[in-house]
Amino acid sequence: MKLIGSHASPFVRKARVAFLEKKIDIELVLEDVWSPVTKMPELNPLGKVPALVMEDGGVMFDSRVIVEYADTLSPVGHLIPSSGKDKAAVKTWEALCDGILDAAVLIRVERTWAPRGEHVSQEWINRQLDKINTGLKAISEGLGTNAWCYNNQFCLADIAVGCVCGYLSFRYPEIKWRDEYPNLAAFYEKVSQRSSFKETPHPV
Ligand code: GSF
Repeated sequence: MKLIGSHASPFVRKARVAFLEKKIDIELVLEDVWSPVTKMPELNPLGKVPALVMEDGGVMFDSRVIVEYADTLSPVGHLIPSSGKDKAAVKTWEALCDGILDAAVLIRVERTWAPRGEHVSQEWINRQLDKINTGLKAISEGLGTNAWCYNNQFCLADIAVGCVCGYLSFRYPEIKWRDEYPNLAAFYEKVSQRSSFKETPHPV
């Protein structure tokens, strides 16, 4: 299987970490979706990474779909509860984290695509920053003094939170989430020790 993506994308990282936790080998094929000549829309009509190309040539996309599929492929390290409220709770953690990442990516796009500054909507940026801040607060409160985000057992929720912390550190060092949420800082320190996170760093 081939995962189409980039080292900078937090959604790609989420999928890669999930495969590594499941001990499933995948090949990462790099694609720059922001390049005018990207072929990504041929694989995913939305033009986004990650997409997973399976052995039979079939393609699936969206990190949430890919991660859920990965979890069915091996009995090692179950990441998502099989049904009911437990599954919905873990998927809600993931939705919260993905929402923070969507907001973070939107800010970057707004700033990058208006390089002279005059077209940047600060209102829009502030709206996204609010989502990041309230999202981080919710994560910190949800984590509390627990070792892991849900049911005190490592699962997809922890991967998703780790990817948020990693991406914010990478792209937004000015957001001082470590100072504000020491429990999240300690959590990230711990999750970063896992080989799945060590093997999937964002570029420096
Ligand atoms: C989000 C993927 C995404 O935004 C998922 O897979 O979970 N809900 C999707 N990918 C970005 C790259 S990134 O992580 O910054 C992307 O491919 N954007 C290209 C575009 O045209 O929006």
